[in-house]
Amino acid sequence: MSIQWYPGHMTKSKRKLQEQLRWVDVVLELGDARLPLSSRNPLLKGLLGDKLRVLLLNKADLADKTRIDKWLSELGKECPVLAISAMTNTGIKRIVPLLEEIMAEKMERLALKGVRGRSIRAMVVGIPNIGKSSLINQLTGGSQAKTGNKPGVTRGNQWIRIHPRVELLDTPGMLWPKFDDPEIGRKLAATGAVRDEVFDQEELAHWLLQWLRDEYPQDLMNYYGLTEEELNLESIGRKRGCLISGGRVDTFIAAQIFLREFRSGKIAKVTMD
Ligand SMILES: Nc1nc2c(ncn2[C@@H]2O[C@H](COP(=O)(O)OP(=O)(O)O)[C@@H](O)[C@H]2O)c(=O)[nH]1
Ligand SMILES: [Mg+2]
Repeated sequence: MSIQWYPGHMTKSKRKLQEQLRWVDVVLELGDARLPLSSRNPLLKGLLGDKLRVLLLNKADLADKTRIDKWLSELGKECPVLAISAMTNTGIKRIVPLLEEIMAEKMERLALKGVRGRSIRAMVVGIPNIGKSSLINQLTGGSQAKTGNKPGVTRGNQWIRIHPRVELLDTPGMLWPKFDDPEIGRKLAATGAVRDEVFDQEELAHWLLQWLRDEYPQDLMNYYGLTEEELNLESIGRKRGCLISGGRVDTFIAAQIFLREFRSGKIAKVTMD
């Protein structure tokens, strides 16, 4: 469920996140493979300091493979990055080996200080609806095998063992979506990352339709069985039987159906950034 973000919410989330960060070695930053930039909060970088980070572009099952590959090499310059799907379980098995790899040096340093056999401590961080709970479920195999309370983990947070050498904080870190840029806001709304009530559905549908006509015209035409000239909300509504008296199309209902079909990935696999 997405939330409307007010400054107060942001301050509270930020404080909680800072508290959680103290206990982990590495952060699994969750982004949306359809929005490799817009689904992430740029402030995270500052909050992390020199803490290790892995970027996981989730919902890859809904995204454009060619475009993701480009983003992987681009964003990979900044930190290790994987495309995953917490829905289809894609890429999940690559996470632990990656954590062990990037933590190897720190573990060696700890071993030199006499600290041996300590698990890697990780946590999942991301905006609402990005798939944090789904990922935690995949990593824990749905098991609630908590490893018990540990010093420092207050307010009910617990560690879950996901591997003999890796533990995960059971409560994900919350980041707030950053949608002061209207373009980013529309992309987040189109993918369902912000609550529907925040945007005018019909306006959003018109914008998305135009965007799809520009970026993925063939997929759009094939899915609705319409010609390029017919690619408008009226024709889509007619195809879906959204009629009101006088044979006119109920464009509000048509907009809702169109947005739902887009979000399910049925129309096209897209990457909007
Ligand atoms: N298609 C798809 N849907 C996903 C994926 N991961 C999560 N979801 C869906 O996204 C929605 C939000 O997921 P959730 O784990 O509750 O997100 P959270 O708010 O970050 O904890 C749910 O409807 C999930 O089923 C994914 O990889 N692919
Ligand atoms: Mg959740």
